[in-house]
Amino acid sequence: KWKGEGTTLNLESIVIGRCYDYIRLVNPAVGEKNCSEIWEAFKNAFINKDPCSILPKDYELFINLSFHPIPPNKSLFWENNQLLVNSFADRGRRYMSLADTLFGFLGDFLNWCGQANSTGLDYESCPTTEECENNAVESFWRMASITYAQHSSGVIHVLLNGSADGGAYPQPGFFADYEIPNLQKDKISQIVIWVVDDIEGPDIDSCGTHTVNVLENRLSTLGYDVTCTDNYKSVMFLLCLDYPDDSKCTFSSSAPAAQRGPVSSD
Ligand code: ENP
Repeated sequence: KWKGEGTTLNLESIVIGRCYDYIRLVNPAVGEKNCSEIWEAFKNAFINKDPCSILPKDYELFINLSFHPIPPNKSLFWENNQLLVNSFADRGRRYMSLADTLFGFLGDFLNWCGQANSTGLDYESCPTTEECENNAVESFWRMASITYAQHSSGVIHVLLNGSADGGAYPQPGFFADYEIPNLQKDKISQIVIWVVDDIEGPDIDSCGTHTVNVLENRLSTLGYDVTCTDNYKSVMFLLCLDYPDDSKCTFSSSAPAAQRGPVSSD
């Protein structure tokens, strides 16, 4: 009856399995966690309730049980490039995006909702955010985003997609609405923005233009030390794995070499 996809099959096994994977293998530094208790708290946020009346605070116990500190200088915020961020962050080894924290890791790529007057999950369909914003998944990410932003410190990184329709910095968006307002200014030394275009995509937005300019001004007005870099090289290297022959992927060590052009026969 809803327009969105139903609950991911085997949700309970996936969440509990991911929890053990995270605490034992991905990031044992978080220490001991009670994975079955975390699953119960997750489930109790939305089962037996109207699927359009789930609020971020319903996940409070879940967050309390799964929370761990975020290492300084490792936070990576983003919009419109989930798969790139997943590989760039490398499960917390390079950066720790929200999906690389235990609480974000448990929900990443999954879908879920319950139903009123039943303790069962709805595997047929779930409400989209257009149908109702107070749905189980949206409220989960709102709560997770707020928590992640509040506990981010040091140098903060933001990876935006310069080829995204409508601009690299979407408003409304999680970063604009739930993360920026919850950053703790006194714990943050700098905000580093990277705007990277898709290799074969259009150049819609860049540092200093359109929505990125709006973001830079917003953060500066809030008193942050902000820097912005277009097509940051490390991220380009990663994107170029799939496009080794594209002209954007010809990395040269000096300007004259780049200007040489194709080899001629004379
Ligand atoms: P989208 O629409 O590009 O991608 C949504 C996908 O990313 C879904 O599969 C979702 O899991 C997963 N995901 C991972 N982290 C987040 C998240 N953090 N979030 C919502 N979905 C997330 O992403 P959005 O909606 O623009 O969100 C990007 C935001 O994530 C940025 O603010 C960034 O700073 C933040 P699922 O369970 O829905 O399948 C917050 C909201 O980290």
